Amino acid sequence: MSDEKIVQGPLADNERLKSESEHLRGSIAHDLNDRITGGFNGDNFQLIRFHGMYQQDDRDIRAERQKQKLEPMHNVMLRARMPGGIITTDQWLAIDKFAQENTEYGSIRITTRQTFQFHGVLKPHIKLMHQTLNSVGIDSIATAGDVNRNVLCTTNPVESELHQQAYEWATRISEHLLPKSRAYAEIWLDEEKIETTEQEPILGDTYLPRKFKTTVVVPPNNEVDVHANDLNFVAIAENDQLVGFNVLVGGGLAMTHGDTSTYPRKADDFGFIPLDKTLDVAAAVITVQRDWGNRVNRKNAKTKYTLDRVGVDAFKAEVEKRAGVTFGDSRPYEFTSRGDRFGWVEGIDGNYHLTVFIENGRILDKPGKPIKTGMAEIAKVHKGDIRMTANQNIIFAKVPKEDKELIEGLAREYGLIDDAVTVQRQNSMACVAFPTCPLAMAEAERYLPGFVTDFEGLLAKNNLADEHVILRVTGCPNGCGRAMLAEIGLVGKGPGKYNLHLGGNKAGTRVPKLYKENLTEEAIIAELDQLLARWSAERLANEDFGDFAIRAGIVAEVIISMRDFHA
Ligand code: SRM
Ligand code: SF4
Repeated sequence: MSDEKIVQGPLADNERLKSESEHLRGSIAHDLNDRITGGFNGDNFQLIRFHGMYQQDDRDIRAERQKQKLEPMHNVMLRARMPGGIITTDQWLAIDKFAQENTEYGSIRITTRQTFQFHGVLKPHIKLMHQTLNSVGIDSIATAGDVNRNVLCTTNPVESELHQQAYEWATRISEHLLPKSRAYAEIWLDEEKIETTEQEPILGDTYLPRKFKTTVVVPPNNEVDVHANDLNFVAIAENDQLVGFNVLVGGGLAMTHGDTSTYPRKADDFGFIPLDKTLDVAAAVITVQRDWGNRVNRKNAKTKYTLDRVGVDAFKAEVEKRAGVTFGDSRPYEFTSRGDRFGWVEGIDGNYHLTVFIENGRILDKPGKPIKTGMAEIAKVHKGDIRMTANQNIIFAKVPKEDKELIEGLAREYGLIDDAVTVQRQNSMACVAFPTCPLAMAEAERYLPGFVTDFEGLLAKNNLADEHVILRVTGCPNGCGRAMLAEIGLVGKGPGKYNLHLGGNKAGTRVPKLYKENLTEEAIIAELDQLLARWSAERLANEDFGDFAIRAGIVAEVIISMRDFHA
């Protein structure tokens, strides 16, 4: 290992807790039985993340409880591991029942990374939760913490064979990069402690310097947003058969307000590899990041910063050395869209796939729209599987022709299909934010529905009712709703205040630039009204809003993220 590639200095405290954790065990099992507090103590607060859980409390009632001298209403959020977002109907019925009976909010939340979260699980229910999931073949290993997270894969199985192959690789990569520690099985599933010398050959004994995200993507749809991810395998096919991948490394969207050493960054194209090198390359990219990533400053620890610090060529050469591969020239491909294909599509296997819109991915019965009940009713009769998209929507996949009417009838009856939902709303997305996210600075999920209605009004007013814009809101600059790849991105700054970013594109290959800071909700509407009026009056034929914003000089184009983003 070459020392000059390693950042010197006192290690971040997370490094100590990982190394002292006995491969992610800590004293979680002991803490679980401590009923004096509803939370986890000391290092365990962080360690449970490696098991797919975050400690949270409801921020809407935090102040009130403080006044009453009560500890915050501690609970955990769980995030499942679902490579490619595929869940069987039996699994769905099990998670539906658990959410109903054992969570404070009674909802299931589809995330921007193709899985589901439970919010509000109290300590006495945590073990039951893991055992319930395990009984239907679901786990939550490594969906959070400094590890490789849930592996995404383009969902809509229109070109079925290719998507199936891509999905199988997503699963294989996910398994290959999982922690080998048996801590999860011992703590949550009561499995026996086997006396072996445990080793983490890929992740290492102190795991990764920071979270790590991987996708397998089938162009031309970039629903998974490759540029938000550390490692991407872009499927290259010949005669509809997967032959290899172009490998993109070093994307990521998070930044910190006021800290110019942090920035969103697009992934670099390392080149083409044949299929049989996939797992070697995945392991090599991860181990280079493991060894060279910044373990001193967690704010600059992700792969994107490692690449900019050591140089893309040096990083790539090391990956080639470790994987025993030489990257070939990148094969041609193009991303043209990121939206889900709503409604029915026919796959080449003769089955049908129905994509339905789930606002903000929140599956909960609402007056007039009992979508949670509807999902369960469909799961009871649906013969195929269910897929969660990276846009927080749902696909009922592999529906035989004779069942189309039945499934569509149920989807309409329970509000899962609503013809009044506009294309604009279908292309708008928000992160969770309040009340559960401890890092939220402004509302996102609860703000978006009304904001979209206002935005639709602005489009109509400016003779743009048939147009749509990729519109995304995140409650803080961590960017979980991927606003940093939107045509119009709002980034929470404080209660009711957002930074307005403009200039992303439909394909998700451009980072939007800050246009105005700290705007109130009223000021955002006023700004957007003016901008849409200009777009309407001055646009070229079929010119998208993000492209127009750059051509008209409203914002400068972000070409190299680290150089242009803060300029
Ligand atoms: Fe995220 C932290 C929710 C996708 C960047 N994210 C969080 C936490 C766990 C807050 C915390 O650390 O305590 C949020 C929990 C909120 C809640 O109550 O559920 C949270 N992130 C989410 C989800 C649920 C948003 C959603 O509305 O769907 C997404 C779950 C994905 C999953 O299933 O694994 C989610 N997070 C993302 C994405 C988008 C993506 O990956 O495609 C990003 C930006 C891409 C990237 O990583 O650069 C993202 N989340 C972050 C960060 C900033 C990381 C960094 O590089 O600095 C944090 C904070 C952190 O890690 O310190 C964070
Ligand atoms: Fe929370 Fe910020 Fe992520 Fe939104 S972007 S879920 S507010 S961490």
